[in-house]
Amino acid sequence: MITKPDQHQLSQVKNLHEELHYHNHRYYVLDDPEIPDSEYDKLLRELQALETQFPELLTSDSPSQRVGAPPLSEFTQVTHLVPMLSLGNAFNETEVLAFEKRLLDRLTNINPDNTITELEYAVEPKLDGLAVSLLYENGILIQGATRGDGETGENITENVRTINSIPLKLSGDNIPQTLEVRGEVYMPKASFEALNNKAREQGEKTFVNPRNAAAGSMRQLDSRITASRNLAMYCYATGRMVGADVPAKHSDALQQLASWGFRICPDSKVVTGAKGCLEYFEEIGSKRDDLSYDIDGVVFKVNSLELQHQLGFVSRAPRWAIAHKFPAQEEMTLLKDVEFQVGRTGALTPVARLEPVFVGGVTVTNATLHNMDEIERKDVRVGDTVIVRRAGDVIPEVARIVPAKRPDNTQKIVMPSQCPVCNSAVEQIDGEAVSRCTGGLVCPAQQKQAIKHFASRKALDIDGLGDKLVEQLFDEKLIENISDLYRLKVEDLIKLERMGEKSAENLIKSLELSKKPTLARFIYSLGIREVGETTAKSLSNHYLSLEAIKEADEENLQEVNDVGPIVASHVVSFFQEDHNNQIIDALFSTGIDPVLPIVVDAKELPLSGNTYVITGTLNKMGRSDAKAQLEALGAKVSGSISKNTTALIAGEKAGSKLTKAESLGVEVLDEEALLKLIKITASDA
Ligand code: D41
Repeated sequence: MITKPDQHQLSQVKNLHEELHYHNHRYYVLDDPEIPDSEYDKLLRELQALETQFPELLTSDSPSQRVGAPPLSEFTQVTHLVPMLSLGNAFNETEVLAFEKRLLDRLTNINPDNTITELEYAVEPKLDGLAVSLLYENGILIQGATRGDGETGENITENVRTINSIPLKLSGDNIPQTLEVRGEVYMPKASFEALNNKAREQGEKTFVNPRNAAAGSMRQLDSRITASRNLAMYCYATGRMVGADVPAKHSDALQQLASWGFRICPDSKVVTGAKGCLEYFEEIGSKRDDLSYDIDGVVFKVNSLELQHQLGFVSRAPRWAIAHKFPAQEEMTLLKDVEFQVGRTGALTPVARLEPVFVGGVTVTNATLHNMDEIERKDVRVGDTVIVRRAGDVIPEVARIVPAKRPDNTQKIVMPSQCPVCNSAVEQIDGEAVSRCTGGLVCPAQQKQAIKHFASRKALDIDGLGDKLVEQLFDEKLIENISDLYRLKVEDLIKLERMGEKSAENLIKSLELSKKPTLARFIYSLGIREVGETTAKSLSNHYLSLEAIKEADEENLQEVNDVGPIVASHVVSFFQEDHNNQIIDALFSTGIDPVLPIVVDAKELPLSGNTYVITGTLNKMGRSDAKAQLEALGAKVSGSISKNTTALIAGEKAGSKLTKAESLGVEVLDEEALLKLIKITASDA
């Protein structure tokens, strides 16, 4: 029997759309989720159930439409309403200064009375991804396209829909009838690493860099594959826009895009003059490794849209914008030899010894070849000319070889049958890509790596105890294991080469300071196989003491979040090893005392259970300050008003939210009242 949805079901679908759009935006665009993932999934399943029951309710902007569609046989071509321009490049300071001079000269040519001597620029990181154009009609996403030749590109609508930070439907005020939005689709560095690690584990082909991974993911005819890749988008321009106010500045246009629900790059800003641009280039350059996304430079854009218009463009590139590129991160060099390095868990990693080459600002002499499968796949041999790639602070890698440059006398790379450090047998377990030294605790290489790991930043973070110093201390037989570190004395240290008294004292101080790590850090620092930072945290939160973890059996361990049979068995075997327990006891006897972070129960804070919405201009504190203070007192701060809102905090020039609050009978507080609220409740807490 065919049934039609009743009034209640219709409004249920409408509400679920609104709620899911709202929470999707909080999570993927604002990076500030309000509800746990499980709650989001529950809402999504509710919607999917209704859509299954009443297929006529399924619309293209439904939040359920992000999982991918059946594969296409080919991509169709689409024509951009406004062409996508290209960008000129500058590679050094001189070229940036010349860019600004061209602009000022041209403005004077256009208008001899021109008095502008200094220009304002909107400056942005230049993301290394795939340029795309999105088309919205009446606020609904109807098309996504690649840049192509700038005039026409490929229709990748189904793929674009799977990207969570792209709104399927616009929110906010003054939504244009027609809107083309341009931006860069990219794969965050962490997602790229995870994707490649998985591919490596499964013996599949890896991507050379995040750019290729993003482009490859968008070129899938099967959008379900795209949906499985963690892609994101930052928007940086509009194409055609009909039916909305055109702002005066590029920086305002970005804010306008953000108000409609698009994600814009938080590292963009406004600067003055070529000097400001060059300072920004330096600033972003020094942050480059810490950014969550890959960039190949920065972009400078004249901020005034009126001036942009006057300046115009030449052969599809705007005169008013330029990309200032970083030096290349891929270079060609000679592979002289391959050695095998033994890691903390005994894994033997092939390391390329290279003819020194300058890549992305540093000289590289060693690069990883990952494992034998990768060597096979890339067909690397000693004597080959190779492309070395360095991305951020990760270890440089041999990305590929240059087949045309292969000489006759190359040598095949073979895994040694004995550990190069301790001579123990090397074994390869079936189905695993890695080979391991079986020497375990007697292998000096593994012992050293364990100490380096213990001291590293995410473990006990011992300042001044870098890899080189660990090597030195170990080779001089001052330490054999991690507990020996805490028996070191200034007198021992100053005997070392290149160690002054001051550094020695500082190291002893940092060791002393490292004695109260959180339990999670301590567990991580032990270097149990397969126990990374996240798992260490889960173990710490679940068991609350090292004793309890030691006592847990494999079955019990698997009750912990993201602990499976493999991790559980590694944890159990670690604590079955007498040697490990002796070292832990020795650590405790030197005064190491892992602590549990103090957990304040959110339910016990004075404003718990209250939800506020902030609107308008607050003069005494910014909106983000107000939000932070309310949240610190246990309140939720939401972006939209409902009958469940405790109160609206309305600053000056409050708009539609104030009207809505009044119509719903929600209490309204001004800034004075907010300050009082914070003051009173804070003194209670
Ligand atoms: O991040 C980028 N890759 C980026 C690319 C950016 N931040 N801004 C850009 N702005 C433009 C203009 C000035 C033409 C609107 C661009 C690009 N274009 C661009 N990307 C690929 C070709 C051109």
